Amino acid sequence: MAQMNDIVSRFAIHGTVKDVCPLGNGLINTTYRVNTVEADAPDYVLQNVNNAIFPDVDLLMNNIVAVTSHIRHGLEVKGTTDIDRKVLTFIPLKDDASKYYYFDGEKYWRIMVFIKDTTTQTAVTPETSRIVGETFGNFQASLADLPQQLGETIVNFHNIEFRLQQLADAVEADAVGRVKLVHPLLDEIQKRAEHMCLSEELHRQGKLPKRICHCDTKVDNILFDSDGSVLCVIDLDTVMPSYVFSDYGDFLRSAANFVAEDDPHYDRVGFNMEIFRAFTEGYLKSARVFLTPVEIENLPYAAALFPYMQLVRFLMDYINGDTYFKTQYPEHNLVRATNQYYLLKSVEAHTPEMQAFIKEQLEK
Ligand code: GN1
Ligand code: MG
Repeated sequence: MAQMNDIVSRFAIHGTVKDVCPLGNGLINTTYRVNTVEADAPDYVLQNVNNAIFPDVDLLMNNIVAVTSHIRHGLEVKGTTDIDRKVLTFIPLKDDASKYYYFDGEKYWRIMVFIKDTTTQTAVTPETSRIVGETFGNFQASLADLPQQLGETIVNFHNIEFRLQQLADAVEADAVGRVKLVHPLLDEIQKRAEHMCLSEELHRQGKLPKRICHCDTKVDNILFDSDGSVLCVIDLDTVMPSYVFSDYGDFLRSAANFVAEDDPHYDRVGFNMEIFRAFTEGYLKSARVFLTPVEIENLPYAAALFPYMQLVRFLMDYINGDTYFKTQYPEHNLVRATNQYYLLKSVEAHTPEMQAFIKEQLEK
């Protein structure tokens, strides 16, 4: 507690700290709530940033402050009310107003204002999927005119060529002798490799831009007001330049699978078109104003790219001996990889239907 108070005291917060207690159950960062004594001072959220996953906290916080300041400015220009509930507010250090994190010699800390009386939702339904689509489309739209260049908080995070190279390296090293167990999956990956690298190819040809994306598009990364309306997008650590496919494809990968990504009942794995339609409708509603024809045309490709990329990442981790994703049993990463392979097959089977639906939406 004394140590926490010392950390909090480095930041230019209002009010006097009453107590600091654990908040939420995030898997990556550790989070605390800081309650203040005064009724007119806000409470705060204190977070310890996971430096093992995010090696460059300085770059990460520069990104976040650029993004939240820009969204705030946009809301001010529009004359929006209650702005402090509609964008996250990070607090600078007391003795350096340009710095938004504190390094205590071991850990990196940051503080933001706690937004009261909010709810989050975890259930994926067509209704929430439509809202997520529209909200993340709005999020991308609101950052389309961000003047600063942002850095990649995880370099090459969604670069499929890079992921395939990592997989090839893992196979080459065969650190724990598992390669002999995974030849069929490696073949399936290889068959699709050229097509799946389309995003990088289009980018090299100057036909596919990088935009500021969230890169962790999930329903539980949105704060809702007590009346159910959307307040803001949270969990901004992976906000970085990427293809819009990241936000579109990664949501569908996790939300439109009929089962969890590690479900070993492969016959139950499949792509839920109802979720696809709702999410796509919401996304196009807010994003079609800035999306290019190439981006729109390749949304079904994005829906396939993310199960494919996750298949590659899970399989690579299995081959490496489970060094990245937390596992509960020895075959866990192999089960996840196989699950993603079946999801990919289902997405592929639905591609013509997806294309027809998107075409229909654009004609509306
Ligand atoms: C990780 O921790 P979580 O679930 O938000 C991973 C994502 C993967 C996901 C697969 C930084 O995200 O890229 O899609 O696991 N995040 C990172 O479950 O690697
Ligand atoms: Mg996350």
